[in-house]
Amino acid sequence: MLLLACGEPFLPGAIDPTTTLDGPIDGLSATQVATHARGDAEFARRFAAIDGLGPTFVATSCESCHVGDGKGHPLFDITRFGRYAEGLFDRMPAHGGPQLQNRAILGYAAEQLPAGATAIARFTAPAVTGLGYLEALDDATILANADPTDANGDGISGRPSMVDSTDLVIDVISVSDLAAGAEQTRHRPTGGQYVGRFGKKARTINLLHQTVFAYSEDMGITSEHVPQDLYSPHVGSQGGDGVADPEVSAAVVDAVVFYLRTLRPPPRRNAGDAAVQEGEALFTQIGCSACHIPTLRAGRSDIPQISGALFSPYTDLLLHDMGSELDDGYTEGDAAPSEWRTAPLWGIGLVERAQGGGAHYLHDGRATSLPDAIRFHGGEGASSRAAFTALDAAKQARLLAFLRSL
Ligand code: HEC
Ligand code: HEC
Ligand SMILES: [Ca+2]
Ligand SMILES: [Ca+2]
Ligand SMILES: [Ca+2]
Repeated sequence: MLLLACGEPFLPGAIDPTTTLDGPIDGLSATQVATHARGDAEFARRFAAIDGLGPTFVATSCESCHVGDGKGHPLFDITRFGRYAEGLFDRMPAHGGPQLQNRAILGYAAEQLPAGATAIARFTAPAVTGLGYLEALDDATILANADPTDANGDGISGRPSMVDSTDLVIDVISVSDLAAGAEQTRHRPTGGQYVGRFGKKARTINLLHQTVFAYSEDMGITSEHVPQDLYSPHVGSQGGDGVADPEVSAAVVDAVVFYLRTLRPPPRRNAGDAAVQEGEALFTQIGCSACHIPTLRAGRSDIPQISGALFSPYTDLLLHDMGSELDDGYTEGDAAPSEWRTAPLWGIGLVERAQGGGAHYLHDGRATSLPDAIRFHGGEGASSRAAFTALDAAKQARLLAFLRSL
């Protein structure tokens, strides 16, 4: 808040492009730059009750959680809950589950965690930079890295998060295909389901899907794709907010999606240093790169800079069982409670800056240093954790120097 209020006048001269996340990819046309800027403004827009905020909500703008487009602080996280009943996960919809909207507009009650909720997980906001490249991956590229039965015996058995084809999913795909041209074949159903990519359990299939969810669940803002307001009968919110739906137009949603699609990937720093390069080799040697896959190739995209480009997100976008260390008992889709999507590591070296000095890693920010984040790698991550612990101090330092260069 302080930074937003008084940052600009104290920043003389040009902003250092190697430490700043926010910015479009190079080479956009004038029209594309204008759409990116419009999306940027909408991402920052603060909603009030008169704009349709709520009735229940978590925050008033995208930017209030995704500060500076970087990894968010645990102070501005999201709580989701549910419980297991007779072996099945109950999202507790009658109690406002799975997401807690802990704030409400005047005259409505905010939600509170219901007594019966035994599975509670907190999610800090991930960085949103470079996502256009991840969105442009072909399903086949993601599926090629999956090894659900651990056929190659390396102890790692990543599998895709498969998302059911609901009306919303079908709707989102048809719009995305239309926007990208008739040749779009990105989202191919497999057994009636689609490959999930975004979110920490990979529950959404593309940026439009993620964005309309965010408008609805995080801010209570209706769109053409999710036209019904969030209301919570159990806390006395019997209707909408009195503002006509949809509360944002398709053009606004499209601009935000385009903004996300065209945010440049986080820039590397010190990539040429000898210590960094040794750390990079160690990263592969001790098995980190089995999940945090360094480099992938984008499929076709209507944005020429992204189409077919090689990029380095350090993820496979697959779900991995991370053991009891990261098991909150909470789940989404077909992911198990201990399964998480491999977090992309690009930009990890900028986290301290994005979070205002401190650092909070993993899905809920529970780790406050990089070695701490590695220590929470159980399950499929346990053998690379052991290999990290076995490195001497100098080698550990080089591996960490490499992570800080991302
Ligand atoms: C209340 C805080 C909050 C607000 C407001 C919010 N987000 Fe998020 N965002 C999150 C959290 C937490 C996650 C992780 C959610 C998950 O894993 O399911 C997330 C995930 C995302 C992702 C997926 C990134 C990835 O790597 O998987 C995108 C894209 C995104 N948000 C965009 C938006 C947009 C666009 C808006 C506004 C329309 C918005 N968010 C509003 C907290 C927020
Ligand atoms: C079995 C797959 C797997 C392996 C192997 C693995 N990771 Fe991870 N890593 C993950 C997953 C999944 C997450 C996200 C967990 C969460 O969000 O709670 C993650 C998260 C992280 C994070 C935190 C990212 C963030 O945004 O907060 C860091 C740092 C990290 N891993 C580094 C490493 C290093 C270094 C190694 C090697 C010693 C390694 N990982 C090996 C799957 C793996
Ligand atoms: Ca509303
Ligand atoms: Ca709710
Ligand atoms: Ca409304």
